[in-house]
This record gives sequence, C-alpha cells and structure tokens, in this order.
Amino acid sequence: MNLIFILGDQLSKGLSSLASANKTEDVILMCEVHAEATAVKHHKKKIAFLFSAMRHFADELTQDGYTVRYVKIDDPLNTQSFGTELERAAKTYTPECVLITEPSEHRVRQLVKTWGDLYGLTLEQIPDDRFLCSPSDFQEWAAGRKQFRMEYFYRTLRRKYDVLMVGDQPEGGAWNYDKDNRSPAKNGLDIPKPYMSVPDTITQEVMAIVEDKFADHFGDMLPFHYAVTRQGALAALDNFIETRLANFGTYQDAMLSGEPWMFHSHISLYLNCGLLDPLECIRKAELAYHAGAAPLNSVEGFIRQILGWREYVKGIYDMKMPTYRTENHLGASRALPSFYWSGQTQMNCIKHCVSETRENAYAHHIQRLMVLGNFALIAGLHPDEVNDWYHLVYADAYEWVELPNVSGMVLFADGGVLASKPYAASGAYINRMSNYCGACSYKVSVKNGPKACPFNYLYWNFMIENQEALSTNPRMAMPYRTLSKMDDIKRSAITSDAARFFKKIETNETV
Ligand code: FAD
Ligand code: DLZ
Ligand code: SF4
Repeated sequence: MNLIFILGDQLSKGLSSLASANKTEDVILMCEVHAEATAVKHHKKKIAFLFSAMRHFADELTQDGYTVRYVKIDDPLNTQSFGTELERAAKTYTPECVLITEPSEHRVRQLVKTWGDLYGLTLEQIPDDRFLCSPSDFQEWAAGRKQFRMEYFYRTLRRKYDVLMVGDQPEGGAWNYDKDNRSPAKNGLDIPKPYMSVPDTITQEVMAIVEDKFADHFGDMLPFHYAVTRQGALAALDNFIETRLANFGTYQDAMLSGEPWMFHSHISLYLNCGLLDPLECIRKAELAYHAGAAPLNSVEGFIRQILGWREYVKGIYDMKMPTYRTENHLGASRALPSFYWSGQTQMNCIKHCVSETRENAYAHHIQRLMVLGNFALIAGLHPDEVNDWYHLVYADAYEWVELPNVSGMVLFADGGVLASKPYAASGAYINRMSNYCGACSYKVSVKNGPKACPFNYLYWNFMIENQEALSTNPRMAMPYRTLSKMDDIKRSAITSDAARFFKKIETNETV
C-alpha cells in the first residue's frame, strides 16, 4: 500500500498524488499541525477556514471510498508537525511508498526532501499540475529574456489556452483593457452583497478550537462567512459571475469606506487551497462575455488576474527561490509600525484597510498595493517585516503568491524582476481612487507641514532616498525630472517632514 500525504492547500479531487490511488489499499494522510499554523502566526479566520475546508475535504474523500487518516489539531496523540505525523502514520501502515504532490512552498519542499532518509521511507514527489503554466514552461518562456513582463507572458497563455481569442487575434482587437478599468466609485453605488455561507457544525467546532488554541493570533473570527467546501466555493464563484463580474473592470481600482468587497470576486482563498480550479473560473467568465452578461473590459480584466498575474507570480517564485526571500534592492530597513496591527493611526486610508483586514482576512488588490503596500514602500519598511505581515494577515496568503507580490510588486526589493518600476504614489492617487481623504485628519492637498498628508512628503522623500537606485530607470524619468526642479527649501521641507514622521513612529506616537 501507499500512503498519500495531502497538505492543506491541496484540497482538489484531481490532485496529482490521487491520480493513481488505489481506494481499497492506499491510505490518505491529512493533519492539522501547530507547526504550520504558527510558521507565521496566521490570522485566526484563515486557520479556521483551512482546518474546516480540510475536514470537509477529508469527509468527501471518505464518502468517495478512500481510507483517510485525519489528525485533528486537538488530538492528544498529534505530534504537531508534518514530518513527525508522517513518521507516526508510517509506523502504523508501513507503506511501500509515500506519495506527495509537490508542496507549493519552498520551505516545505525542503522539508519533504529530508523525510526519506530521516524516517527510512521511499518517497515520491509528484509535480503539481493545478497551475496553467508549469515551472519548466515558465523557465522556457523566461530564458533569454532580459526583462520579464507579465503582459507578454499573459499573451502566450491566452494563445495556448485559446482564451478570449478570435483565431490568432485577441477578442475586441486589444489584449488589455486596463485603460477602461480605472474609474473611481461614488458613495451610494449599488454594490451587491458578497456570497455568505452559514458556518455548519464542523466549522463551528473548528472556530471554537482556533479561538482557544490560537487566541494570541491576529484577526477577528466573527463574522465567518467563507465557504469551506468545493460546492460552496463554486456557489461563491457563480455569485460573482452573476452579480459583480459586469462591473469588475470599471471599478477594479476603486476603494470606498465601509465597502471592503467592492466588485471583486473573493475567490483567491478557494483557488489557492485547491477548492477552485483556475481554468474553470476563466471559462465561466469567458462564457458570461459570450452570453452578453458582462462586458469585455471586465471579463478580460478578471481573466488577466488569474491567467496572467497568478501564473506569472508562481513562475517567478519557482524560478527565483530561495534567494528571492532575502532580496532588498533598495536597502529598506525600517521596522513595521504598530498601526499595521492596531489600525490606530490618523491616516484614514490605512485605518480602514487595516481594520477590514483584521475583520475579514481580506483586502482587495488596490488596498493591498496602493495603500498598505505603497506606505511600506515609501516609508522604507524592511522586506522581511512586510512579507511576514502579508503572509500572516490574509486568508489567501501562501508564500508562492505573497512573496512576489510583496517583494516584487510592492517593495521593488527584487530590483525589477517582476515589475518594471515601483508602484510609489502620493496621496493624490488615493484621493482619486477612494473617498478616504475627505474624512481624514490630514489634508491630501497639503504637501508639507504637520497637517500635510504623509503620503505626499514620504513619496518625495522616497524619491530622494533612492535616487541612485531609481533615477536611471526610464519609467521613473518623470518624477525625477520634477524632483530636479525642486529648490533646496522644498527638498529640505520634505526630508524634515519625513524625519519628524519617522521619529514619531519610532517613539510609538500616533501618526
Ligand atoms: P480579484 O480582484 O477578484 O481577482 C481575481 C483573482 O485573480 C484572484 O482571486 C487571484 O487569484 C488572482 N489575482 C489577482 N491579482 C493577483 C496577483 N497580483 N497575484 C496573484 N494572483 C492574483 N493574492 C493571493 O492570492 N495571495 C496573497 O497572499 C496575495 N498577497 C498580495 C500581497 C500584495 C502586497 C498585493 C499587492 C497583492 C497580493 N495578492 C495576493 C494579489 C491580490 O491582491 C489578491 O489575489 C486579490 O486581492 C484577492 O481577492 P479577489 O479574489 O477578490 O481577487
Ligand atoms: C496554512 C496552513 C495552516 C495554517 N495549517 C495547516 C495544517 O495544519 N496542515 C496542513 O496540511 N496545511 C496547513 N496549512 C497549509 C500549508 O502551510 C501548505 O500546504 C504548505 O505550506 C504548502 O507548501
Ligand atoms: Fe490617506 Fe493622505 Fe488621504 Fe489621509 S489624506 S486618507 S493619509 S491619502
């Protein structure tokens, strides 16, 4: 018999390690372990979501006729790590071979490599075929290119999977409709309610255990409305396609106070743990376009996130690890301010994004990128601290997707491997795309002094501090031209405002 080890982000019936499973002989091992829940101290809602999804998946496999050894977090015999749980199961079953679909995270891949010798087991790692671009196909695409750009990678996958194509040409004549996807939203916009499941007894049991065992972890457990089964995840996807996809593109970058969900899909946590398959999401959106239920700018925009960005960051991660984790191109060194945890700041945009993150283990892309991430970039926060925070707070966070987004897209710590320039912005961008500024103690129109929006002077301070590293980047030519026209008085107002702000953060004063 074989022992098939299924990890928490491998909850797919079509998983490669299950493909040749013999239901009458083989045993499936799944375990909830303390070591994983605290590798970074994950948000309580994320742990509850994943444990509940794992338990439901194990039940479904059992109903399908598999034998499942499922070890719960509060089982007194649980040794609380992947390796020791495998060892314990192997002692019980003495398998000929242990099969495991290649873990998504580099740290766990390294662990798996040690298990054969450590526990005297024959172990076979099987490639994970749930992505639309394999690591070797990505390397082939990347080979010989001086620069990687998501847009060109995305076009090869559009062609390969024949998505939104008319023959060899993109539907509508253009590959990308981003120029139509930058509308701000107004108060009173009719935003449909997101999909909401009601916690069943399994979820309720898990929620209580997590509240007890991980009480000191960040985040609110209630309200809990995430789906925890494939059926629920499909219902959430269908709800998005039917009620929000049509407006997804137009309001993709918009932020409104008290509207954490906007017109986004909220499916990343299901995709990343295996409850949804990327191609099925893409095909459903494409179908909606052909049925006339959603316009091209929305459908293309949504598909680009999954077929383009999601696959692209996975490719970069697999190609660049383990060194990607330690890169710090801009030499950023500041500690993460405490308001990333407490939300206690007068910066209204950050206050909203942190409190929604705490409540939902979710924030949408522009909140992550242009508010929380932008601040981390222009304040020069150390990549390790920022990466740990993002990995910890979001229910969809796994290192393969979190790290390239943070070190590559947000912090430019990889020196431009993933993105061609840093996404640095002053308060004007946040003001254009949200209604946060109207209710803020700071004034977005003021550039310097105690009342000025900190994003304004931190933006220019960032440009000054990183002039050597960034000014030769052609895509940064415009801001550096503007900077070159600033006189010394203006420059010193910027640097002294920034210094005053950083001093306050260091001494834990509210900013
Ligand atoms: P939608 O806006 O509805 O997009 C649809 C889907 O596209 C998402 O579900 C997701 O699977 C995919 N997608 C969109 N953007 C990206 C992207 N940049 N990279 C990869 N996939 C993308 N996404 C994660 O899944 N896990 C993370 O840990 C994560 N960390 C991030 C950290 C930062 C700093 C930034 C800027 C982005 C991060 N993202 C991450 C990407 C993106 O913000 C989330 O995928 C998205 O907000 C999830 O919400 P949604 O399902 O409503 O997405
Ligand atoms: C994220 C996570 C958490 C919090 N807990 C578990 C767990 O107890 N058991 C498990 O199998 N998986 C868990 N996961 C997901 C793993 O971290 C993820 O599968 C690996 O990092 C992939 O390499
Ligand atoms: Fe954020 Fe500045 Fe606007 Fe306040 S004024 S909400 S700090 S961008």
